[in-house]
Amino acid sequence: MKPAPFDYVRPGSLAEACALLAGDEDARLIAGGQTLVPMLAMRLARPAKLIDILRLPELAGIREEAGAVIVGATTRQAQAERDPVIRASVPMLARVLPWVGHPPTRNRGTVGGSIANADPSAEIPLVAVTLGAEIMLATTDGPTSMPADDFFIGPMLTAIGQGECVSAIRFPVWPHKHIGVGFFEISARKSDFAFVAAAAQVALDEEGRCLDVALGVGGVGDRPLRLDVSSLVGTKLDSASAAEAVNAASVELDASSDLHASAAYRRRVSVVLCIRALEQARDNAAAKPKKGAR
Ligand SMILES: Cc1cc2nc3c(=O)[nH]c(=O)nc-3n(C[C@@H](O)[C@H](O)[C@H](O)COP(=O)(O)OP(=O)(O)OC[C@H]3O[C@@H](n4cnc5c(N)ncnc54)[C@H](O)[C@@H]3O)c2cc1C
Repeated sequence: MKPAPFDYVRPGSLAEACALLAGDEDARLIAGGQTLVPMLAMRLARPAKLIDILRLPELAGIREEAGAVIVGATTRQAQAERDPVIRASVPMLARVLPWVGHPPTRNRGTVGGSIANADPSAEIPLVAVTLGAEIMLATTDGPTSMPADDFFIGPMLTAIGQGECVSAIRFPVWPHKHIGVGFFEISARKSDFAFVAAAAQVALDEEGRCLDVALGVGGVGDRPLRLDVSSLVGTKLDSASAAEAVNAASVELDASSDLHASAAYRRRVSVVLCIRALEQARDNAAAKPKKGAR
């Protein structure tokens, strides 16, 4: 099928993009086009106007500042995957990026586009929620931001308002020396969307005791969820305590059924993957000190 007719605009600034968006309910932003273009082709989306933000300099680039890594919204997923700052300072994002689609989709798809698209199975939103990232927004009234936890409100549904654009994602950098990441996902084929995904990040002290821990699951409910396993802080994070913490935390999980998997399957598998992700993160943290750690 071919898309329904639309106008195409390439604004010269972010302020212009927001003004165009605010002034036209039928307008839609386009970044990498990896989700939107197939939707246009199938006529699942029929915007009257496409506002192309891909080349806006304000949205590009990756920088580290004040205990965080700021990833510009139009940063290509493939660029983020190769970036040394992300590898050193946001290891969970580096770990999951190879699981986002396929090399050709990552060459075009953007980090901000994945966040704005808010697929409950998508890996980048999972990292944002698990690490407590901040979603930075450009609006007609200037910049603002909100925690990832408040940004994702349902399947393909975010708290973004009319005339607003995701400008960047602010990922916190953990200040510890021994940090490890664990990630597992179950999907029909490698790099397809996950039925269930679990991501964990663990910081250990010199004696192998847990200093900090973050655990999240994706694909299980209508948005990615961070699970509270803070009871593991101060422990050696052995397998029995990991299982106990995950079982207690997973009571909060509201699993959903679809044609791919039942809620019962998702719930059971998410518990197993969460335990494995925590164990893998612990083992990785114990194995090597973080490069360039403060
Ligand atoms: C074959 C295939 C497999 C895939 N597999 C996976 C997978 O396993 N995991 C995964 O996570 N993703 C997967 N994807 C989707 C991923 O590739 C997309 O990159 C991502 O979902 C959207 O990013 P984009 O930059 O292409 O956004 P676009 O397609 O350009 O836009 C997507 C939506 O976000 C909005 N938008 C874009 N940028 C902004 C912004 N800065 N502010 C506000 N709104 C914005 C658009 O208006 C649109 O509604 C797959 C895609 C394909 C085609």
